[in-house]
Amino acid sequence: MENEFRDLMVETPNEANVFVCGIPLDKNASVGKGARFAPKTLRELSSDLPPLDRVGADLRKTKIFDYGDFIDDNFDKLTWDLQGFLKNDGFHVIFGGDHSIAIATERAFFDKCKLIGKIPVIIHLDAHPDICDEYLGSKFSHACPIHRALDYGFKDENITLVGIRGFEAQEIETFKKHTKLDVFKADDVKQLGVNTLIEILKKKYSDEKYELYLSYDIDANDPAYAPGTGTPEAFGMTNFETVEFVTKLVSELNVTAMDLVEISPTLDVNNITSWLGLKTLYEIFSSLIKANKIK
Ligand SMILES: [Mn+2]
Repeated sequence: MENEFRDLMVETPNEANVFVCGIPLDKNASVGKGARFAPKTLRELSSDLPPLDRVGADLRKTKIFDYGDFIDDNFDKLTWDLQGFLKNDGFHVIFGGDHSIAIATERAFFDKCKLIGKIPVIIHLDAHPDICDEYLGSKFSHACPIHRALDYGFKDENITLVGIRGFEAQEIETFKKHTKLDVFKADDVKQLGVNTLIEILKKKYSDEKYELYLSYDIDANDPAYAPGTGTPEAFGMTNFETVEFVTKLVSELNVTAMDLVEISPTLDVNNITSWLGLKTLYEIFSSLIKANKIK
């Protein structure tokens, strides 16, 4: 696309320190659809976005190579594609799609960590735990990725959920079987504050043996900030809370890959939700530059 990621794009993977791809899949969303259009919308909007963060810092050390979209609804094939994508040395961003795409991205991340001798960790920022074993007759629903991650080999203690406030009854039962899986509800975030939460995560995952994957479902934000999403959930985090959380997470812990899921341009209002996702991503770039993780 013309002028995509304005002033930040490079022509070859060798020049890049950030790798982007899209997975335009939303057939596993249960309520509102339209997340399949997010990769296209985010790229389109990026051509209007100057390479500066919200306090005016220059982001041009960010060198983005865009792999384009992986178009498939077979999770084994998607996992294989993503294994290749994650092999690149740098920071990885995957645009969903509904949250089911994390089934493939987290499998590929798990495999990559095993290959390089790291312990894979998932930070799941979402209104919903997404830990259903099965939802509406499907094991690949967007309500299932955390259960699939546990099935695949992620350990309870290496998954942390943040921003949670909408549960299914079966999920409460599942939590009883996975007592080391930490759940920070939206209310906990309000009470603790983001800084304390980051300190807790640093105590858990600072050791260099860990490598972290951030799965960011835009519905972690209150629908007031992110209306364009399939399952909006009241009493959510503010945009300042989410941006503070994700930027501190990437600068203070070893996060090497993330997804941004559940943005639905067809349900959005004046692209508010897409803009929030995209602007947050640019704040993440800024944070990586300040932490000297993008050079
Ligand atoms: Mn989700």
